[in-house]
Amino acid sequence: MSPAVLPLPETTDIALRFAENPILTPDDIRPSTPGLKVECLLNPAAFRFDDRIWLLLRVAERPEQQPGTTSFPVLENGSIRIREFSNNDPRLDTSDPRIVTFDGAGYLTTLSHLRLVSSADGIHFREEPACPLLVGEGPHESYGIEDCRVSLIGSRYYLTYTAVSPHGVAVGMRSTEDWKNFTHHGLMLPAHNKDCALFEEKIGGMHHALHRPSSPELGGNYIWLAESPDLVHWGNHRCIARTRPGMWDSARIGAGAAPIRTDRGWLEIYHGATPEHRYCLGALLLDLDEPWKVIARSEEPIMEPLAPYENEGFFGKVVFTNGHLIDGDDLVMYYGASDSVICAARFPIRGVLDSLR
Ligand code: MAN
Repeated sequence: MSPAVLPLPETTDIALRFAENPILTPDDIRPSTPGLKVECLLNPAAFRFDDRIWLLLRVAERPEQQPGTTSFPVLENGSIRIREFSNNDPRLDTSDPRIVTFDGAGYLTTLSHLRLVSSADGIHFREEPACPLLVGEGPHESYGIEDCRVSLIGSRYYLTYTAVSPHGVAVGMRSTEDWKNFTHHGLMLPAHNKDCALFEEKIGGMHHALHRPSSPELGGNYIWLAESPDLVHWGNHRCIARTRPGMWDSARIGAGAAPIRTDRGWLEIYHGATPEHRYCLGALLLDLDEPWKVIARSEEPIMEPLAPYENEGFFGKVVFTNGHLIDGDDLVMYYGASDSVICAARFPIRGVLDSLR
């Protein structure tokens, strides 16, 4: 893989972006259903399986938009139904490209499912026709499934993803050993919660997970830690990191992929956003034995939207990650740019650790 260092302005960004970015765009992926268009590719999980590198992409679809109307798909009893509203209707609000509000009810402008692609070199990915599409199922996933994290625990891959429905945004869990047969574990955490990353090994005999509950009135969008004896029953929740007023992560924060074990602690790459929705990445260092203790944290982002494909797109000024591969000191991070395309960047783990305060 050949990383390219962009000529950057003054920044604390230490990401070595791939010269091939973006490595996947909506044109590379066929629509799941006739009549739908792949609008965006977002925020993939990443993992190794069968001697190949895999991404589990979030594929966001909707019908080709016609003048004068706003239309989007929802799932009803396992089928796709298209909802359509007139743009002249005063009850319609489309000011956020990701959300439609009609008469006080919220919808998403696109319906997301998860798609597997694989690669020998980590740059050139192809779809795997033998692998199933992972789509929303049941009443908690009728607006789709998004932003999956994949953690390998023993010989089983655990998928934790955002399950969206009129009930809210929650954390769904499925697992697999072969990427063909999946066990559905239902909702791991109820709404409102997302950004859930499982640790890949037990600490003190317990499984641990980072997650992000949020409350619009009191508290905020903070990173929490939970523990479980069996990956089913979760408790002992603790808030471990909060947003920081005036900083790059002032409005919301959320965990990326599974924490990385280092000799200095668990390294967690996380996203932080401002009230203006500029999404950057930073890191937390958690105590190896007591992971609710934050030892160090990024003062400034280790990555921020700088490249054109990170600043312009469906929803610009966004770098968002929930997938990476580790090889010694080398962290290859896959990320969604501008909620539109899939990109990759490399970080030296020592470099990230040294940047924390
Ligand atoms: C939320 C999620 C992500 C998305 C960002 C930026 O955190 O919906 O999927 O990438 O917003 O829009």
